[in-house]
Amino acid sequence: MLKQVQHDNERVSQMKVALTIAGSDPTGGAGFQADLRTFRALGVYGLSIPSVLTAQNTVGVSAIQEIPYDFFTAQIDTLLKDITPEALKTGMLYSSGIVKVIAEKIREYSLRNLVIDPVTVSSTGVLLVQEGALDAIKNILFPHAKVITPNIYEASVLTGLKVEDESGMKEASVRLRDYGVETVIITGGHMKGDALDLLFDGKDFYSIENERLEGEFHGSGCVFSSVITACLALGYDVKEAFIKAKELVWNAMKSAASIGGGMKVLNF
Ligand code: PXL
Repeated sequence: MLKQVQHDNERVSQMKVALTIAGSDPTGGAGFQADLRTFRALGVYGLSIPSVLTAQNTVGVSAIQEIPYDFFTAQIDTLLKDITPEALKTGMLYSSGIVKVIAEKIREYSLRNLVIDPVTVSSTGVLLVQEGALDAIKNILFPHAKVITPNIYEASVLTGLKVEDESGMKEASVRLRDYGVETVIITGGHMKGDALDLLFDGKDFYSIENERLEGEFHGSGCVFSSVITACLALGYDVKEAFIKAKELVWNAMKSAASIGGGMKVLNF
């Protein structure tokens, strides 16, 4: 009996842990629910702190309610005094105030392997950030980032460039890296032509291209950045994580499911 307990403890201590700080999406297609599912799919134990709640279905978002800052801070302190994740990601951050709390806590708890998905609008077209939040993410949070994963629309808003093709992606990734980011990955799923994603590590560009899949998909950005986060927790390097994320998301989009009357959710 005692032997069994010792064995179990050993197994638990080897388990890699990742944290998501993100919005709640009741459909589970996006938000921290999708992040947790992704961590699990990669064998990583998931922690989650909601930053904001949304009322939504596969058709759209009808209401947004941010978590009060003092309660948000209590969630972080209580969790991180006890557990240190190997990697973490941020998703929907509604206000500059919440961004400031996260930046402070990243310093306080010396958190490593931060992946930032600078969520801006929902796949159904609803604005998911208040004024000033994206500037705060760029100026306060980006300097802590190992990886950021904007799509071309977010890269455009963040840089003021019109990012529409590979050369635009390259220019935007160079500019975004100057905010203190280690690696920039811009996803081109919304581009015309084939779906090209681009990685820039400050030295070289790496791209992966896939055939475009027809249809509207919900949560692909959340799942993509969560695969990267889980892979960092597992000790992969960023380029390996990039390949894995592209592969998992593309396969899950290929078999996407209609669970409601609106957008399809990824199937994995
Ligand atoms: O896909 C972006 C996204 C992120 N986080 C939450 C969302 C959405 C899109 O709807 O609801 C909580």
